Parts: sequence; structure tokens; C-alpha cells
Amino acid sequence: MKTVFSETQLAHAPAQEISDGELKPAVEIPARAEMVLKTLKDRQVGDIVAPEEFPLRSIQRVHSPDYVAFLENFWPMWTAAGRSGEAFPFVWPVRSLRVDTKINHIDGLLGRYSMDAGTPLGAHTYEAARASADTALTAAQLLLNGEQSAFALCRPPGHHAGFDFLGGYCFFNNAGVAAQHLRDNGLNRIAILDVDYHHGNGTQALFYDRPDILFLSIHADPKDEYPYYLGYADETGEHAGTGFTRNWPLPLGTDWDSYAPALEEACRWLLVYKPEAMVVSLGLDCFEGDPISGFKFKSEDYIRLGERLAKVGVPTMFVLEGGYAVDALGTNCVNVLEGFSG
Ligand code: 6XA
Ligand code: ZN
Repeated sequence: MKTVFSETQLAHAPAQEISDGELKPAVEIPARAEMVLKTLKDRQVGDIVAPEEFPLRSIQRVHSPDYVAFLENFWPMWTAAGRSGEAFPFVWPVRSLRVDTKINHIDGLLGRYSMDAGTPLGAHTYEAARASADTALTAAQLLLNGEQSAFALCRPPGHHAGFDFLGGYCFFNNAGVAAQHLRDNGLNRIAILDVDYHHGNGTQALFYDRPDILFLSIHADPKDEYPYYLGYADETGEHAGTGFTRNWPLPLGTDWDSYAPALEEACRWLLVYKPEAMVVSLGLDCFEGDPISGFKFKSEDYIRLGERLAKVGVPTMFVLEGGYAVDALGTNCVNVLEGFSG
């Protein structure tokens, strides 16, 4: 299986994040990608290729042009406002506040285009996020060119990012951009299976009213876990997309044995839908050693996950999402890819 990766993705290197009411060392850091790369090389998974540069319009197929422009202009505006450190949003247009006015101040724009304060932005965030999206687009292109599988080593991740907002360490929705690229290039039915520990609220919302991109997600119950406000079992799509979203919220403490039945059910939906390609949002934060998560996967369980996904029998691209136990991240990730490849 080919891996797509660009060094540019390492340029987004947050030092700190806001969590548990404190400034703490950031967990979504370049060492994650470096550890996965090292293990890919050690275990000789396949060639590692650089992404092609795709036009901005590929990203604008799922993100609003004003949001993309906000990210592009963010750092110059931040420094023009006299700030030099990392940025965190901290004020949001929630119920009763307006989003239809023109905002000049960078703090107002940060809130307008974000969902949380836990996502640091820095000098190179835009170029890294752009390279991460290019990485997913290139993996999608590999499938279009006839490869049966590909791995997009994306970082920063994407599945929380929506049409016009960032959040949960995500800026561009890499899986969503890739799925749309597959649709725009001749494939009619795409499935996205999100196995990150957290619900992929951004991805779900992008395709909620569409039958051409099935969204399936297995994750920690949002009543107890981020992102809290989406990912419940009664969310099944709307309008033409009714029935084409499915969520399996699972309790904190879930291990492989209690996860597997949900995965089986998701695979049955895939069997019925018969996608022409599958995009797997591959978070590795269900791992028992993950510092921010509450599931109990062991490293060996990731082999089972890869094996099960292979049995679905459709061209599949994996897009890296979360996973913060850096020492085990390479092993867990490559276990999925090797399990898949057999
Ligand atoms: C709150 C938790 C962010 C979740 C990030 C993640 N700071 N999403 O791994 O999949
Ligand atoms: Zn996650």
C-alpha cells in the first residue's frame, strides 16, 4: 500500500493547548506523523510518495471560500494585531448572536470560524492544513488511478472541521475533501467509515443531506465525550440523505469485544450500500494508552480492525485522524494497514 505524506505537514507545531482548564503541552504534534513514518519504513509497508498540489477549488468543494480565505489570511492578521504567540478562539456567535455581519477584528473572526478553544493556530497552520488536504486528495487520486488501497498520512487531522469552521485540532476536512474528489471524478457512491474515538461531526454535517456519500461512525458516546453536540444514534440524515448517516455511540471503557458488534453492523450497512470506494477516517485514539481518550483497544486489536475492513472488499483509502499515544501510534497504525493488506 502506498502512503502519501509531505514534510510541509510538520510545519504546524503547536506548543500548547487549552484542556482541563489549563494550558497544557499540545498532543496533536509533528512527532505523531514522524512516529508513523518511522514504523512504515521499519516494517516496509510500501512506497511513501509526496502529494500533488491540488487547486484550492478541490478544498472549496466542501469548505466555504470565506472560511478558506480566513485560514489563509489568519497569521498576517494575527501579527498585524500585535500578537506573536499561538492563537486560541475564545468568543463564539452562539444562539441569539449574529453571523451575517462583516467582522474586522481577528478575535471575532476566530470565533466565527471555530467550534472550540482547544485548537491552536500558528504561523504555519494554513500551509500544513493545505498539505494535509493535498495528501488526502492524492490518496483519492491513487484509487481513481486503479490502486486498491492507499494511506493518507494526514496531519493536522480533519474530521471535526465543517463547512466553515475549525475545531478538535482540525482545519480542513481531509476525508470529506477526498470523498468529494472521488465523487467529482466519476464514482457515484462513496462510504466514509469513521473509527476515530471521537465523533466526526464535521464530516457528518458536510454530507448529512446527501445519499451519494454514506457516513458511518463508531465513537465514544457524545453525552460523555467531545464533541458533545453531535454523534447520537438518532442522527440518520435528512432530506435526500435520510438513512445515509449512521452513528454507534459506545460507552466509555469500550474494549474490542464490545466494539466488534458495532463494527459488524457498520460493515452490514456497507454491504447493502455497495460503495464504489471507501474512505476510512482512521483515528487511533481508541487505544488503551491514549492520553485523552477512554476506550480500551490493545495494539493487536488494530490488526483485527484492518482484517475486518479488508473483508468489505472495496477500494479503500485510510486517512489518519486522531491518536496521541505517540510511542504506540506507529505500531497501531501499521497494524491496521498490514491487517488490511493481509
Ligand atoms: C478536545 C478533544 C479534541 C479531540 C481531538 C480528536 N480538545 N478528534 O482526536 O478525533
Ligand atoms: Zn479523536
